[in-house]
Amino acid sequence: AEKARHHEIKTELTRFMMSYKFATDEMMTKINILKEEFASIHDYSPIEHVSSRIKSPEGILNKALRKGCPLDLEDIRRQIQDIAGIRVTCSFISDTYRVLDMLTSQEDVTVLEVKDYVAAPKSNGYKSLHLIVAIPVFMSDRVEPVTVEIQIRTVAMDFWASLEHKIFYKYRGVVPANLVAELKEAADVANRLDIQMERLHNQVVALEPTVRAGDDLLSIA
Ligand code: 0O2
Repeated sequence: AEKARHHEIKTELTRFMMSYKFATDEMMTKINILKEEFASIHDYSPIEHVSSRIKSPEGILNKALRKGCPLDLEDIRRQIQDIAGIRVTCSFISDTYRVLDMLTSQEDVTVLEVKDYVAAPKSNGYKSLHLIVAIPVFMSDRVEPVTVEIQIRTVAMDFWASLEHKIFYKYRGVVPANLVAELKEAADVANRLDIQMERLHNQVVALEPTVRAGDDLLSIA
């Protein structure tokens, strides 16, 4: 009986992890369609780069313990919403909202939460749009709504967040005050860069008919 129980748990666990892989694949396909379709129609894609990761069983366990979540698959499914994670890096700030709209308006995507850290950055300077969605995954004997966390940010926001994660990971909450201030300053620099690039982009877009008429793009800049 114990052997049978073992087998049952293993099968459940495998299906649990697989459902997140399928949900990730599904969302990645949606995002890649937007990316390719846009690039071929408009000669420009608001999406620069997409990546995904699935939390390891160890990572899930640690987060469950940290959050005081019961070690039960259904509770974990409900309470831990970033087991499947996708990061979309966009060219410009306006593109982050555009991608958010394009994803949230799809019929089979249920929006569970949107956190706008672009309009309201975290106190350390962190910016990104966080979107938590549920997407139906069709398996042999059931349809499971599976949660995926999608982070949408510009290249500059991503640059800042990646390095901040690397530099401050070891401090885990006790970052010295002078470093906090410098970090915030770096986020402001990244933000200014985003604003300036967006302005430049808008100027080029406004000039586009002239460019198409045969002007050299470099001589306009
Ligand atoms: P990792 O290693 O990237 O997976 P939660 O902890 O998710 O239950 P919370 O705090 O409300 O709840 O989540 P939030 O604010 O949506 O942030 C979740 C994720 O956003 C983090 O996941 C990071 O990936 C990213 N993030 C949030 N704040 C920061 C920040 O200040 N700096 C950086 N570099 N990334 C941030 P994890 O699981 O913490 O980390």
